[in-house]
Amino acid sequence: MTVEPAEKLLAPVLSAFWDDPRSWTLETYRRHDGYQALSKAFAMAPDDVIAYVKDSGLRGRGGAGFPTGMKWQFIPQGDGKPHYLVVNADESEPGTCKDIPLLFANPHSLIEGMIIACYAIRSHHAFIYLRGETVPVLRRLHEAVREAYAAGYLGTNIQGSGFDLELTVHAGAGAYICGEETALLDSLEGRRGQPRLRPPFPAVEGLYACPTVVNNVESIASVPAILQRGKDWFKSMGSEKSPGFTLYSLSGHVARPGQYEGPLGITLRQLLDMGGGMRPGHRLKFWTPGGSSTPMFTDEHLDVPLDYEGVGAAGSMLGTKALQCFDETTCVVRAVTRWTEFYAHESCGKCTPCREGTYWLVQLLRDIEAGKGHISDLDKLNDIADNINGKSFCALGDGAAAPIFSSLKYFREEYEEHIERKGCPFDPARSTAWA
Ligand code: L3W
Ligand code: SF4
Repeated sequence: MTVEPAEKLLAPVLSAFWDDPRSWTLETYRRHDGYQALSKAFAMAPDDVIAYVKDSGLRGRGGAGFPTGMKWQFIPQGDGKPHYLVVNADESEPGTCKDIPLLFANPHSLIEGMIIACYAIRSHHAFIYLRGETVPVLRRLHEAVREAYAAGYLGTNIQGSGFDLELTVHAGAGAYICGEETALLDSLEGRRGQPRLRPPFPAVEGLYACPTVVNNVESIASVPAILQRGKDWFKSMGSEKSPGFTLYSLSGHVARPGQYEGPLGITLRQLLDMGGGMRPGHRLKFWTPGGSSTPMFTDEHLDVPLDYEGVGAAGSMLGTKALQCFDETTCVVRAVTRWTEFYAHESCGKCTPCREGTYWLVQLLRDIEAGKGHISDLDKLNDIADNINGKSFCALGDGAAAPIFSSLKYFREEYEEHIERKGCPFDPARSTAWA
């Protein structure tokens, strides 16, 4: 097939000046037209800003792809309650590593997007819930917020608009489940982070039981560019249902891992072309389109369009666009075991299918990996995953089941080989057969 030249596919917007010295400062951001979209927003009625973002077709970049403008529209108006915007910066999905670099290199794009979003939904207090382990990012974010207050972009009567906004940065304590939007809200309120029953969705009853928009960092940081350059420009990229640009995180056994910003709908083949391919002398074996919670793909899926519809039609989810690529030296059983250990560790324990199921998946996988498995364990893995998937309280359970189902679908023989050889064919040191 014909592969587009790499340079034609790149569309750096959020990452356009990450290489500038001191890219994170207000001075650099302003030099690149920063905070100009805010003036445009203030010249519009709040509802018109919502309609504009809705018309642009921007979809949430946190994993689910929910239309951003529609979420803003859900916020009831004239209800007499405070409204809140909470930015989910608790990036923890294995392989997902786009929001943290974005915050580190260009925090003002998020702050400007937050002011615009709050103006649109009539919120006067916004929060950033940051993954707490990223202390250098926390410091940089605090500094950017301080700069924004000092320049009159936050606080009272922002830029003479009459609009007031306070912005609070909150550092979480390092729990994956606090990236689930309702667990995040519980954590922000000072409670143990566990998912709430939905509905009511946060848009109706969120932070402190008030209407709340919870959006991903990349979603909100994309808003200034949409207002500045126009919704038609945004829609000229990507596909009809998945328009725009996005950050793809290419990781694993690739020659040049990193963030690649381009239109939605490009393929892994094209991204690998930009990233120098797999490491020399090796070939792609399996990969995840959106972190470990999304069913894995193989080298048969190199030409799947990386948009919500394309990846969905091929049997997975675009998720966070975290493209973890593994070559033929990787034991799929081992990779799935590590991921499942992560889910078992991060399961919040609220519901039985996930709490118990992830524990038993780990026991079976460890046995198979160590050469102590039985062929009937493969059906047991499938059964347990089936009892977690769609039967758990939140998406963490479904995420844990995804690598089990997909690895058994594409690599059942590799599981069988572990069982028959009584050990890992990739790592004799981990085998009972050679012990
Ligand atoms: C009002 C309705 N609001 C839906 C809102 C809802 C939420 C958004 C999407 O999980 C996925 C998950 C991970 N009225 C509404 C409504 N909403 N109906 O729309 O909701 P939902 O339930 O489809 O998804 P979610 O709970 O936000 C996100 C997958 O993404 N994922 C990502 C993981 C990413 C990280 C990270 O590190 N960044 O953890 C990867 O695959 O598994 O399926 O706001 O309130 N009627
Ligand atoms: Fe907690 Fe797992 Fe149940 Fe989600 S699925 S509520 S993480 S136990």
